[in-house]
Amino acid sequence: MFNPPPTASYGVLQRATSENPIDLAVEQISALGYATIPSGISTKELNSFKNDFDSNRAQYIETFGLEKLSSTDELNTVRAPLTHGPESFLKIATSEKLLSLIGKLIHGQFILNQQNSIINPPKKQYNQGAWHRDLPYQHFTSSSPIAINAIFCVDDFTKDNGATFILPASHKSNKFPSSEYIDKNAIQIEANAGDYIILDCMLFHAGGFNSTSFSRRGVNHVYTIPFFKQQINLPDNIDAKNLSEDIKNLLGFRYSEPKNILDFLDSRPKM
Ligand SMILES: O=C(O)CCC(=O)C(=O)O
Repeated sequence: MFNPPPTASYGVLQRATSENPIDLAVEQISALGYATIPSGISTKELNSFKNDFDSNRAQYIETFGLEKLSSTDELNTVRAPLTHGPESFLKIATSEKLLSLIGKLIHGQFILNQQNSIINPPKKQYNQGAWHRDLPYQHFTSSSPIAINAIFCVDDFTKDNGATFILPASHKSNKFPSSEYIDKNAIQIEANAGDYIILDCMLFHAGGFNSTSFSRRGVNHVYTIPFFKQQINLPDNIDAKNLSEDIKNLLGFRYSEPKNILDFLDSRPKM
C-alpha cells in the first residue's frame, strides 16, 4: 500500500518551488542528478524513428565495416547520426521541451557536444556497460551544471533489458565510490520508449546487463557550455542550408575556434 509522505513541515524558512513537470525535473536533477521526461513524440513517429535508427545503423556498419567497428569496440555505437541519418535525428536533438529544460540547468549558452546511437545488445557485454561520467576522467564538481546528457529511449528501458544504472547525487562527489557503496546505492532508471532520461553529465552511470532476447536502443546527447570541444565537429559535417540561426548556434556554428587572429577579430561584434 502506498504510504504518502507528510505534507506539513515546521522550522522551514526557505523552500524551492516547482510548479510544472519541467521545474520538478530541474529540481530533481539539481539534487539527485537525474530525471525522466516524456518527449511527447507520437506512437506513429516513434515507430518510424525505430526504422530510422535501424537503417541508419545498418548503413553505418556498411560504411565503416564490421571489422573496424568491432576492433575499436565501436560496434554498439553509431557516432553523430544527425550528420548522416534521417532528419528525425536532428529533431530529437532539438526538441523544444528538452532544450527549455537544459536552458534551466546550464546557465547561459550551451551547444550540442555529441549525439550517439547506443545499442545494448542481448546477453552480451557492451562499451557503455561500465561506470563512467559523460565528462570522463574528471573529478571536480561544479556549483551549477556545465554539461547535461539526454538519452532518448527508443525502446522501453526495463530492469530486464538493462535499463541505465545510476548512483544518485554522485555528480556532487569528486571520487568514484567504493564497490560496497555501489552495491548499496545504485538504482536503475526505468523509462518508457519516447522518454528522455536526463542526467547531470557528472553523474556516474552505466548500462545494465540485457538479459532479454532483443537489443535495447537509445540515443544519447551531451549538451555542454560552448568551451568544450565537440566529440566530432558538427558544423563541418552538416549541411546548414535549411537550418535556423538558433539551431546553427546549438550545433556549434558560432563556436568553432578562429583559425587565426584576423578570424578572431572579424568574429568580434563591432562597437
Ligand atoms: O546504455 C545505457 O543505458 C547507458 C548509455 C551511456 O552510458 C552513455 O551513452 O554514456
